[in-house]
Amino acid sequence: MIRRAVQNTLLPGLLLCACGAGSIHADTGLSVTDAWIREAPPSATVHAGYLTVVNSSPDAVTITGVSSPDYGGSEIHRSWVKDGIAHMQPVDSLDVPAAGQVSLAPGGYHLMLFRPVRPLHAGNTVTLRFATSSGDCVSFNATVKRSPETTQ
Ligand SMILES: [Cu+2]
Repeated sequence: MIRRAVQNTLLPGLLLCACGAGSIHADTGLSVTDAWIREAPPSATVHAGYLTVVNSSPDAVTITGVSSPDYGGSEIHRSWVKDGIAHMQPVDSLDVPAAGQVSLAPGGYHLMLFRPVRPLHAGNTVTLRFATSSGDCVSFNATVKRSPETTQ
């Protein structure tokens, strides 16, 4: 009898992460620093999040999705300006180079967090989770902050 191994066949765009809150696989090599979410008016249904992902492993790691119990939905977005007009779109994955890092910062990659399930104000903490293409999860906290910028 032949059984075919079908492990780790994550579908592209599958954003759910199966691990429980707080479970971190140390072997992903990923850590998240300076994670923050821009404080928005109470009526806002979309928030933006920023952070830096550091990969301390000798292998590139692909992030395939983000999730949070504090939001009804969440995506990784890329934004850019062309001909003076700002654009953004979801991305299916984000590659973090071996022994390198990727910054999600205003004007570039960011987290788009939809439908907050509770009021979020500056100083609050939100739990987020990255899923990787190897089936691991990286949990981290982000702090809600007022925007340091004067625009947007
Ligand atoms: Cu966006």
